[in-house]
Formats: sequence, C-alpha cells, structure tokens
Amino acid sequence: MTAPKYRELADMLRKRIAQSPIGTSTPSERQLAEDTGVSRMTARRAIDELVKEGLLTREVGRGTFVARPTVSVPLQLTSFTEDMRARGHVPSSRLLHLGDVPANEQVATVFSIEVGAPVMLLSRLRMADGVPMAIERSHLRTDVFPGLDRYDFAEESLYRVLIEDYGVRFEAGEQVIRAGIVRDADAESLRVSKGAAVLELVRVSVSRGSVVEWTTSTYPASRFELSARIAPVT
Ligand code: 16G
Repeated sequence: MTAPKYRELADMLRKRIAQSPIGTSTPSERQLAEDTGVSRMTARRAIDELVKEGLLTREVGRGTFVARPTVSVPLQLTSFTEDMRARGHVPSSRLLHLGDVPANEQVATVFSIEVGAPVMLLSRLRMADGVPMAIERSHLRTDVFPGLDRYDFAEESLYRVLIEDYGVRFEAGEQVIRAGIVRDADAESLRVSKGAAVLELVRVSVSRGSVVEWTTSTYPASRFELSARIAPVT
C-alpha cells in the first residue's frame, strides 16, 4: 500500500526543512498545492503534520516558518540558565508570581513542614532566545530563605541566588518526568493550543540533608528533549 499523498508531501518538506535555517518562511498551502500538483487539502494536512511535530510554527496572519529545534535538557542538577547558555541560547524569564502561599498537603510533605505554613512560590515563564520554553513553578522554604522576594527573578537565576547568596550546596536531587496536557491558563504563554501535550519535570533538590526546592517545569512536548548519560550497571 502506498503512503497517503499528504505523508509523501510531508516527507519531502521534512527534507527541505532540515536544510533551512530557523525562521525561514515556508510556502503557503496554496503555493505548495500549485507547486506540487496536489489539492489544497493535501497541502494543508502535510503542513498540519509538520506543525504538530514541532518542525514548523504557524504565526497567525504571517505564515508558516521553520521552527527552532527542540531544546535538549540534561539530567543533571543544573539550572535553566546554565542549560540554555551551554546550548548557545540566551535565557530570559517573565515573572508570573513571587510571594508566600500556604503549604498544601503535598508541599508540606515534600518539605516536612506543617500544612498551612507559608512557603515561597516563584512562577516564571522561561524563554530561550525569546521563545517560551517552559512554565516553572518553584516552591521554596520561606523560613530557610528569608528575603527571596527582594530579587528580580525576571533577571536573576534562582540557583545563582541560592548558591551565592544563601550558601546552598546542591548535593542530590530527584526528578520525575511525566506526560500531560497543558493547563488552559498556560497555553497562551507557552504559545501552544489548548489541549497540547506537555512534559512535566518535577524536581526536588537537596542541600545539607534538607529539601530546598520543589519545582515543576512544564515544557510543550514539541520543544523538549531529554538527554542523560547512561552509566553501566555496577
Ligand atoms: C531548572 C530546574 C529547576 C530550577 C531552575 C533554576 C529542571 C527540570 N529544573 O529549570 O528545578 O529551579 O532550573 O533555574 O531542570 P535558574 O537558576 O535559571 O533560575
């Protein structure tokens, strides 16, 4: 059985995209249909497929462009700022929330504190070269890090502040990765459609035997890849 037409067309476009710089504008449905002799519907399906895969981005009123490649995040106790810089991207953030919230049961269990005790919630939209990559919600112990709310976390790296100003020495961490669907409230900031697939990375990091941070990072699945060194079984 031969592959459907739109798949063949998508394959052809995939090869072209691989050789085009990020941001290159790609032909419109109409143009593509004309150039290749397929129907507009087939051209649309092929483009849709590539948008879904994260290879192309559609910008309303502007057209379709070659998307930036997936960001690769290592499984190490490094910060977003370091990860992005190491890959040649310019990191930036938009502050969404910074202030105390009462610990719910989950937060209280993670930090071994009373339910209702104040914890600092820092929420940020994290970007690479101005493109939204993740929404991060970090919980931190207010009593262990007093005065965290005086920092401008749109500019600052949380890990730099914790290490240099509060003397944290990250010694261990645990990370859980799970698939999910974007929260409706996050879809616009992340520039994905409602219902888009995301990956959530939940990190607990430990310094001097105590949990210092509990962070959930929500990445659109299309912009994310995880890489880890695989150690031999000992
Ligand atoms: C990373 C960490 C996150 C940490 C943040 C600090 C993962 C999955 N998470 O995103 O736990 O809070 O870096 O980033 O890697 P910053 O120092 O750039 O503010």
